Amino acid sequence: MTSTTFGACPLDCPDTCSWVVTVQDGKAVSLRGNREHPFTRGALCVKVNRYLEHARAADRILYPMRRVGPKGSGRFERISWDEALSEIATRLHSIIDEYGGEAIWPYQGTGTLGYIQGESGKAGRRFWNVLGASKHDMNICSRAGNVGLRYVNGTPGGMDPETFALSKLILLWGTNPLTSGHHVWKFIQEARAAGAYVVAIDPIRTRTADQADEHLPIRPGTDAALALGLLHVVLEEGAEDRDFIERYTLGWEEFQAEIRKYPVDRVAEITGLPAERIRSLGVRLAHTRPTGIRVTMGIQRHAGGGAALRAIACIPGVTGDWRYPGGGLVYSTSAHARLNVDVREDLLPKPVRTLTMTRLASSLDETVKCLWVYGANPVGSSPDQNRIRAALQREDLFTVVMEHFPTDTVDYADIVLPATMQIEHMDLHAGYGHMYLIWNEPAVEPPGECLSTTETFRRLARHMGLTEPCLYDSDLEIAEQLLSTTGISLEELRKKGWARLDVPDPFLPFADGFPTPSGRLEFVSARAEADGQPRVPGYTPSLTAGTAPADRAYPLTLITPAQHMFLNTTFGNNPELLRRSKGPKVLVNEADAKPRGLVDGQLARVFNRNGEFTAYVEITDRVRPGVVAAPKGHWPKLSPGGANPNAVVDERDADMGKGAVFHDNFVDIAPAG
Ligand SMILES: Nc1nc2c(c(=O)[nH]1)N[C@H]1C(S)=C(S)[C@@H](COP(=O)(O)OP(=O)(O)OC[C@H]3O[C@@H](n4cnc5c(=O)[nH]c(N)nc54)[C@H](O)[C@@H]3O)O[C@H]1N2
Ligand SMILES: Nc1nc2c(c(=O)[nH]1)N[C@H]1C(S)=C(S)[C@@H](COP(=O)(O)OP(=O)(O)OC[C@H]3O[C@@H](n4cnc5c(=O)[nH]c(N)nc54)[C@H](O)[C@@H]3O)O[C@H]1N2
Ligand code: SF4
Ligand SMILES: [Mo]
Repeated sequence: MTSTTFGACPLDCPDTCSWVVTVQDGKAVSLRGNREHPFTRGALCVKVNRYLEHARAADRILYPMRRVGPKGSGRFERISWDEALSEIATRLHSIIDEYGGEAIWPYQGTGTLGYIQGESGKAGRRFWNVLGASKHDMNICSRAGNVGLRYVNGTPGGMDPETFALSKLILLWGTNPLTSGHHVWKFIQEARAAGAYVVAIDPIRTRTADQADEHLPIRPGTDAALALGLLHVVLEEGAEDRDFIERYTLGWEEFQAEIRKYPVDRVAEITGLPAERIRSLGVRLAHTRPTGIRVTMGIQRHAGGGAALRAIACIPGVTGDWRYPGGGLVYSTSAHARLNVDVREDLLPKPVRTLTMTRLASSLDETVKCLWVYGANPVGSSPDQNRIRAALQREDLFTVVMEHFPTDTVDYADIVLPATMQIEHMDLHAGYGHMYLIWNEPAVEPPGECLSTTETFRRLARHMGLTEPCLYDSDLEIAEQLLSTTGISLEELRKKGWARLDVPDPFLPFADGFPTPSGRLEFVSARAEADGQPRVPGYTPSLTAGTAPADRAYPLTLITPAQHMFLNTTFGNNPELLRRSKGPKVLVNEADAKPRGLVDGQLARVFNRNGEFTAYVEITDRVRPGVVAAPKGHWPKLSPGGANPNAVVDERDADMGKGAVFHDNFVDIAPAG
């Protein structure tokens, strides 16, 4: 018997594809992109084309397990679900009795962005609130940018990415869509066919930069200065939209004074870009409507990342691009979905502390007695790997990991619980790079004894004798609750597999005003000031852009961008994708390789005060002198030397919202061995 079901790609990728699974005699035989979906348009990607193979991989975790070797050894014995849940219930009860609920850290990551099973929504969070566990601040990915954008526009939400088809100038600013979410490219190509000009602004000549009409290899962490410099040219050209500024913005006089401090020559010095290239882009920006700016998370993984987004967000306020479909900026669209994510904070027995995802290395101290990891692989993905490993060694720490695969993090677990993958459980998704809800119907039975996240927490609640009724809501009930604020019916969504958000098409995000305190686009922000930020958007250098070279113990800037073949550490253990990654690699400019005696293809140590990792050198002019790049996502234990780039990444906050600084670290590099 053959049937098909609609599903959603669960990964932390802006595109959240709609997929179709064909099932024959209970087995998934094909998984392909949904041809009917306007954004997916029938295509998945090099990674997810292997999803079925991945779901059946020999190293999949299929049964609950208990640790038998020392922490970190990854030696386990199989146990029953009943044993696992009983042991967990006993440990949690005694931790809560002795130390209080706050001694539990529910460390949830971005393994799935589902609103039912994952990071975006309800999975486990109501359960943790009933126990009074510490809150978990998921700041690892997009936080500094979200905060910076919110000061200006009141929301990180922006353009409908499909409207790039209507743009005449497209700035791909600190984003690499051909690797990190390629579906927007079709709309960019449509715009180009109608004469649009495409510029990539990135310290690395990425796949995307290769395809752009122009590439500006900016010095990392200096984008706010470039934004102000481009606006300087717009003013010189007299091309500011005075009517828009007057009617829809706040604080123009003050902001204008800031712009005047960034003439092109100064900006050239800061950004390392030729003055004439900055001027010519400024002139283009001044006279091309609509200009659409695509900016994603890479650009804000810096000490000045929030300020960068804040300054860039001011550009459409000056040019008036928000008036036009195809004009404005988009960072994330998820705010447009308006799902009803009520994690029932009212259930908390008392106010609790918040622990920060990127601060595992320093916050996993004696006050934490249980670390519960799900949808996350902190040993591979969180900053300061060596200190995280050390913290996970503590004997009195009870660590539970819910996983698909035996990651480096699983190696430290006391109890491992086998989790379902996307074709085996129910979920509801909203993209952060498109304007649709996507439904995921389970297509096949879970293998072995895998359970979904929601079912695991329902069973654990029962084992712990918890009586709060909402802990026992079914997945369909949760879906109904989530949809209650969207105007989209569950029945309609399940039938078709997707639904466009209830917004006009074409979508002008600020047609009804800006969701700021003043209702205007805020060049000046009292909220920013209250948060201890500058009142007016300006340039905050990244760590590596801000220090004089002579002061540096480690002279190179390390960027750790998206790896084409993996998604964070997900797929890092897929043999074919690992082979195709040809890595781990580190890209080095000839000018930096030569004095260090580095040869193309050789193994090198990349190091700083935090530690080191080992990677194969690629000598290339894709990176500027002074900058090296090592794509993220390789599993430490599958890498030579047993570490990945997060062994050198600082546990340090960006300027806004405690964002992470994955692309803003000093290192040096030397031949290995
Ligand atoms: N294949 C693949 N796709 C992915 C991911 C993956 O790991 N692999 N990760 C997913 C996730 S979690 C996310 S959040 C998104 C992220 O998607 P992106 O934002 O595209 O991710 P990055 O590769 O971190 O950064 C994009 C680009 O920003 C550049 N950049 C770094 N610093 C600066 C700077 O100071 N200024 C400028 N102008 N550019 C800078 C980098 O060189 C990089 O090419 O992608 C998702 N998609
Ligand atoms: N050096 C460097 N490090 C980075 C970044 C960078 O740019 N550079 N980017 C950062 C970014 S943007 C992000 S978002 C973070 C991501 O960091 P994490 O959130 O830790 O993401 P992953 O490393 O992909 O690990 C996710 C794990 O969740 C598991 N998983 C997937 N689905 C499910 C499920 O349904 N249930 C359960 N129980 N488990 C599941 C997967 O098997 C995988 O092992 O990494 C950050 N790390
Ligand atoms: S990773 Fe992104 S591009 Fe690939 S299938 Fe998933 S949503 Fe689509
Ligand atoms: Mo991310």
